Amino acid sequence: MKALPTTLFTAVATACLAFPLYAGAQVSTEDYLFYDSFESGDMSATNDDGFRWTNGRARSLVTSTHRIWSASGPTNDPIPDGANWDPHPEGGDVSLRFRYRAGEAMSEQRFHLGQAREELWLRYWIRVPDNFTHGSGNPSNNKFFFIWGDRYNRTPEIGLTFWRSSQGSRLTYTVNAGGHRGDVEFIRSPDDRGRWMEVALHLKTASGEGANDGVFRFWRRWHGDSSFTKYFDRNDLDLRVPEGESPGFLQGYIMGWANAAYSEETEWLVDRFIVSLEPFEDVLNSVPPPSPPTGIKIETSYND
Ligand SMILES: [Ca+2]
Repeated sequence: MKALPTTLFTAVATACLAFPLYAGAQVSTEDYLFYDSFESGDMSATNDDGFRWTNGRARSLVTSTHRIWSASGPTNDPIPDGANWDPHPEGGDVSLRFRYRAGEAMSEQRFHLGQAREELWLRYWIRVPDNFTHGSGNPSNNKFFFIWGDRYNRTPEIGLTFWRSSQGSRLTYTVNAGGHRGDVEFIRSPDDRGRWMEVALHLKTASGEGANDGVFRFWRRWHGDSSFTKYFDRNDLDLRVPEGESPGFLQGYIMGWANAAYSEETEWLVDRFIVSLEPFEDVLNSVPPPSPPTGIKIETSYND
């Protein structure tokens, strides 16, 4: 009997090892570099690096019934008629609310990591507004998430924006404020109205000038989905850190400027914002594994 070809043997061994090993792996929130579910009722969460929520525009903290914190501090304002601030089913009581008034373009929350990081993982939940319809402005791209180093619109920077489409919205990304790349279906309107999604990113700066080995990966799953879908997967990006600048990603924002402002007041909720130095194993390994190799049959096929 001939030995199994090396490549096949490797594939079998990898398939056997990779998936069961991480199935159901859970990481305590204490293991993360930063975690905020906003249950403190303010924006004071920090960590040893000095993470801080910095500037914000048209955002507040809400429970299902009240706005409890705004830019001016604690408050206790009842929810307006017609609004829906129901938290994520596993998100506690408090969410971070982004309020785009009708025809207005700006709602944003910025953050500063406190310490630059060459490689990091981020994830958070975000809820599609109940009345979501992509605005009609031109160009139609609305900011979703940006992260960069010392200087905005310079390397290293990754940005995500979403655009009006016939189905609702499509998602693209930019690298160092260059052209839009990617272009995947992101939100269907009206089908996805009111749904929570979880997004996850993996970022790594390039190892040097001209190295072109920077990493950007992006996944998303809808609440209730058992697995994430990977939308973007790059490991060949020019995400170099300029000489003399902070060594990595340092600051960013959630949501932001909407070129296509909404015709009605439109509110997004965010919760469970996580920054990690370790991979999110549940994200990496949630893709349905290929059919397990049937060893005997494969082996037989190589007998002659
Ligand atoms: Ca929460």
